[in-house]
Amino acid sequence: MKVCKALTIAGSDSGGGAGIQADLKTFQEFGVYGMSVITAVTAQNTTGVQGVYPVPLEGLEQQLESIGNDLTPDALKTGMLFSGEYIERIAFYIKKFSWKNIVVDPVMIAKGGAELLGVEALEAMQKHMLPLAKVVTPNIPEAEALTGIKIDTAESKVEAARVLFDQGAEYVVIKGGHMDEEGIVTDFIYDGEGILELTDKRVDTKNTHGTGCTFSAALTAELAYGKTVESAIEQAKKYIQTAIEHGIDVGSGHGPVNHFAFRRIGHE
Ligand code: PXL
Repeated sequence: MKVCKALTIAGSDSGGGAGIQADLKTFQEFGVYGMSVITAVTAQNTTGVQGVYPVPLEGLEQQLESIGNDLTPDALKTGMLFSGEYIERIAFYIKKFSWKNIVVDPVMIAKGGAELLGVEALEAMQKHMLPLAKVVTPNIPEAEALTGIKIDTAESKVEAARVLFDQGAEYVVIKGGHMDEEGIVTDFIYDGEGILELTDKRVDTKNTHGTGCTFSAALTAELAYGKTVESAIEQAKKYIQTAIEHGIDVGSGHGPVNHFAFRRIGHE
């Protein structure tokens, strides 16, 4: 049986809602074969992050070598990359093995405020990862950090998207979840020429842990199938919307989004 393969290069979330765990669950839901390179192990639950333990650099590089020497992903995503040094090595291996269809989710801060990427790594992200990105998927605080632009108007969103495009990403998706819009969330997509906006209703819930990881993993799965970027983004948006609408009540803090809701229930 031939299957499409997707790789995630990211951190582990012991709580199972974000990071590698969210990515692999999402790949599975889309029917793609999921693989993982773990950058760091986080000790965390729905109330927050209690610890971050990076995988030794040698272990990171060996995982990338092992995959590259035997398995070529049809698409890959990056999540929590931990440090500038790790970013530089990951970019090196992506180029070495000529991996394509790369989704860069520039994860910086966990819900609750724990730092998942050192500030010193911003420059490495701009210099090494964005030029490899087919799609970059920042939320508003991440887009602000990467561009130095305060995003509080429609114009500033366009300006920030242009800067991210100029930093090398072929497609920029600025996710609207952090913007205060009346009852809706609008994601903003820019490809260097046109602008596309995708709007759906805002869900009033505290179960949003893993939202960004899950969205970018869904997008990666669709790219692994060879879908166009536009259609992959639209499908990923529907998947995450359903996953948020049916968030899971586990733990006492921010529960996870529901990775199996889309397949079981579908999008209205
Ligand atoms: O959602 C960002 C994120 C990414 N990766 C890991 C995380 C989180 C958020 O908690 O734990 C490992």
